[in-house]
Amino acid sequence: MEGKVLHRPKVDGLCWRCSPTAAAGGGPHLPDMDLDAVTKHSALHAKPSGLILQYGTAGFRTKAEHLDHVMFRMGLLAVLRSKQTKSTIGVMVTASHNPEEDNGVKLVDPLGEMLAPSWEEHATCLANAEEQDVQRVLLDISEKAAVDLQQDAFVVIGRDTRPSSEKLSQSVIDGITVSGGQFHDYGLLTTPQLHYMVYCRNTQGQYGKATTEGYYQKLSKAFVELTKQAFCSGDECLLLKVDCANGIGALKLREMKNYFSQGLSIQLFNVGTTGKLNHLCGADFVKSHQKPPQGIEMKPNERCCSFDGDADRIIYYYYDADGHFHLIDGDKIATLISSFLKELLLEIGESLNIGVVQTAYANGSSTRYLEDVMKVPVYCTKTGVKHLHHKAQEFDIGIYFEANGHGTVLFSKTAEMKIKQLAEELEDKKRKAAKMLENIIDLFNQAAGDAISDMLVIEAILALKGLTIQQWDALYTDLPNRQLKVKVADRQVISTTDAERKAVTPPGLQEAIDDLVKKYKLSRAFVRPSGTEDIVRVYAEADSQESADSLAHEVSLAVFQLAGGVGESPQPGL
Ligand code: 16G
Ligand code: MG
Repeated sequence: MEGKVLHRPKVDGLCWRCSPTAAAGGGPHLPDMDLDAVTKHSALHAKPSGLILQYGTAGFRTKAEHLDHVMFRMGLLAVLRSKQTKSTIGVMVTASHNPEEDNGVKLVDPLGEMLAPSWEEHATCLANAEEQDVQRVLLDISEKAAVDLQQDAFVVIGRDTRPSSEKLSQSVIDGITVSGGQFHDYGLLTTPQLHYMVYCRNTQGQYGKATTEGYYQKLSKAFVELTKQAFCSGDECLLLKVDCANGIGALKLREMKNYFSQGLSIQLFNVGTTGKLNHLCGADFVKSHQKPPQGIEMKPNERCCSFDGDADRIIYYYYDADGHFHLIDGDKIATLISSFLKELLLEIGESLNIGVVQTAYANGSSTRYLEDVMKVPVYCTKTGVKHLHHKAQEFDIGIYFEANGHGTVLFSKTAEMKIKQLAEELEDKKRKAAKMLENIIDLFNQAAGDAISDMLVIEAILALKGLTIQQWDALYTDLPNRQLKVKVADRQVISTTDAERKAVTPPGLQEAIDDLVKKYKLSRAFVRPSGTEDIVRVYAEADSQESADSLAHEVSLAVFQLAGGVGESPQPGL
């Protein structure tokens, strides 16, 4: 394979890296790939021997010091994907809600979606290839995926605020440039902002301008328009406290604040000046510990929310007058949004089909409320944004949220055009409703779930409906639930079906769960191997917290016994 050049020889025998303009990213492009140069550079980003990583639910994620080779190789892969799709591809360097020492990377496909599953496999192969096999794997992928190597390649890059992110994104850039791709480095961005940029670039600006300024303008214009007729305008309605998880959300929200200063006053906490990223704060901490983050001052009945480390998740919460903490998760966000959209559709008299997409983690009360009270169809998919996003694309209006706060709303092209047309044709109240829908379409980030965009949608709905956070919370009462983790030798011995609600293997596990569930009222339980950690997750809900805790514990024991538990067996109360 030595010295092999894909398709075309090097022009004038010169590698483009020798060009004086190359360093700025705007060098002359060679649509082919100089494999010699790739090999040379790859050696500078050597893979630690024996390290095997998987492109998981949201890309690669592990300790930052193990990721240099993965970053370089994802630069190479992004170039191939860009050539194959003839589109701009995104690379985001982030590990979301993981601890600060970790990092990760994921690729963003042409319409701002997650990377296609067949390319996740290519990513895993390339990341795990031993040094001497990198060329062969690249050739293999090009062949399997019928990549036209003569095509130009363009990649955009974003990164979060982790100390390791800047250097790692340089390794991505090295991979892109050495394989003849061109790039634009956006530097610090939230994950959903990068998805937005990719979507804008591949729709020739139709979706919006591919700059942070363009993003701020598009969203704030829609927000300001939408809230012009807000019912609630008192100081107390306008104030929102935001825990930014000491991450990128703080920087971006601070920049954006000035664009909508009239309609909403936000106070930022955990902005990263003193605290550590995601440490005792952020959406993941609040949701999994069911308690407020550190570093935020909360008065009774004040509306607060938390972003995660890369600002693609949001969770709301408050203390009531008796000092009880109330969590408003992705399920309740989906319910608020669904009821608002349904009302607007009724108003304009248009029967566009709405679907709500959840996962097995959705609280049973939310599913019952959506189906029985609101009469909207609810669908369940496997965990992971890409599964929900994909399902939501089947509807005119597809609302998807994971309980953990990832989610957005997708509008089909037909729905969007219909609403635009009605906003022109209808009159009075109907026209107003159609205009609101038009602005809602612009306010949602339709490329990916987005904490900033979701926050503005929620704030607009609460203001328009004159709802307090307590009234929103009172839509339904969550069933008490508990999540636990179990360590097993190989979590892949657990396989599931029915959108992860039933275990297929190991034999006997599902029967054991069924028997346990029968012992409790309003109960439900399921287990699944985590896509992000080396553990099995257990979820249980029941009519009381005591029952949910006890059911979760009993299911954990069943997993430990039947699926090869390691270490100490699960103890009650943990
Ligand atoms: C990732 C997923 C999230 C999912 C979570 C499940 C994306 C962008 N993120 O964070 O959707 O809920 O993994 O983690 O897809 P688990 O498999 O460890 O339970
Ligand atoms: Mg995230």
